[in-house]
Amino acid sequence: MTPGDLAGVLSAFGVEPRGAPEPVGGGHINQAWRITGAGPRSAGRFLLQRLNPAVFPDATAVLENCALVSAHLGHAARAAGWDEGRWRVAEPLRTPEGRLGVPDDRGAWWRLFPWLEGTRAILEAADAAEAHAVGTAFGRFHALMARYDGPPLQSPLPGFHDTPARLRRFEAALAGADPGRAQAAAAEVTFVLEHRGWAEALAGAGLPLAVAHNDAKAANVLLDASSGAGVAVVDLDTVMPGLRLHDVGDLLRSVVGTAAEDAPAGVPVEVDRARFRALVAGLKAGLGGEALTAAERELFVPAGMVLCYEQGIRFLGDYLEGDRYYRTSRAGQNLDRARVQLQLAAALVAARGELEPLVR
Ligand code: GN1
Ligand code: MG
Repeated sequence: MTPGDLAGVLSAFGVEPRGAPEPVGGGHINQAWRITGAGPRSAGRFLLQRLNPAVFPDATAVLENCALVSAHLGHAARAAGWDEGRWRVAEPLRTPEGRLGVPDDRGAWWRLFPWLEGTRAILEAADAAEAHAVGTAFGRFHALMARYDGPPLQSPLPGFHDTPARLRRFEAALAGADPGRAQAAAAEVTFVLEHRGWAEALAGAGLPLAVAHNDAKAANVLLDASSGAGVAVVDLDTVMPGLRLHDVGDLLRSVVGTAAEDAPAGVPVEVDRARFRALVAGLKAGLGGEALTAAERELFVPAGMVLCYEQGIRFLGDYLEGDRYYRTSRAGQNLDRARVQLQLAAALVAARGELEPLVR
């Protein structure tokens, strides 16, 4: 991406920028900037995003899903009488010709959102209060999406949480791995192969399909800057038919571990009980009348195990393939990321007996 791309895309959206674009970090895949607009037609601030074409080959599906889902999240919240202290949505903006995205000459698509003023992003849930806010926001998201009645959503990344398929791809990556990397990752590879059965825990459970977010993590929630409440769920790129438990599992993955996803090697990974309790309470409050079913409550903790295991094999597989998918800033980072995930999966299994009564 060049400054020329940025300027061209902003002008296609009719935005006249003031000052330099500010990079917005956090994601592993796409790139984003905060833009301050000038002039009568583009006052205010915006989030500009470039979709990674290697990860999202079907950008149209991503752009269209995002427009449908955010429009629904807006009017369903208004219909329920929710004010801005409870729910916020950034609906994607269109060009003057009505297009949701603008391509650059390298085949990447760009899109623009209004910046949600008065909110703040977090990378991880730092304490029980943030864990509660994250649970509440995703609970509200599911309560609203349960009433989705718009055109059918597309599946931009089919099989996204098909953990058994991800395990097969991991084994293919292992077979073709660079010997040095395979050697460095030997302990983690053994762990993955010894726990192959974990991949099946949700796949065979016969749970009903819902509209799931599929990247349900603390970093995809915005908090109200003054109250600290969880008021928005962002990053709608992977919203598509899936299981609510995929989101529950991802929430456990990102909220209850004592080590951050990008923690340096050696940080102990345990389940933080206070954050676990707060996440459960927040989810329950947010879901309201769309409470989890008995079958979902039964598989609540295993869902965390599955999603940590799945994320672990994705990071480890990417390490074995030479760090092609997840952006890295240092050598061995995807291997360290995999270790955190696999240790958290094991910690959830070990604590299951103690955690399950808190969910029932
Ligand atoms: C990726 O780029 P980001 O942070 O939104 C990934 C998720 C992973 C996540 C790990 C499309 O999301 O599946 O869970 O990293 N998104 C895609 O933090 O692969
Ligand atoms: Mg994402």
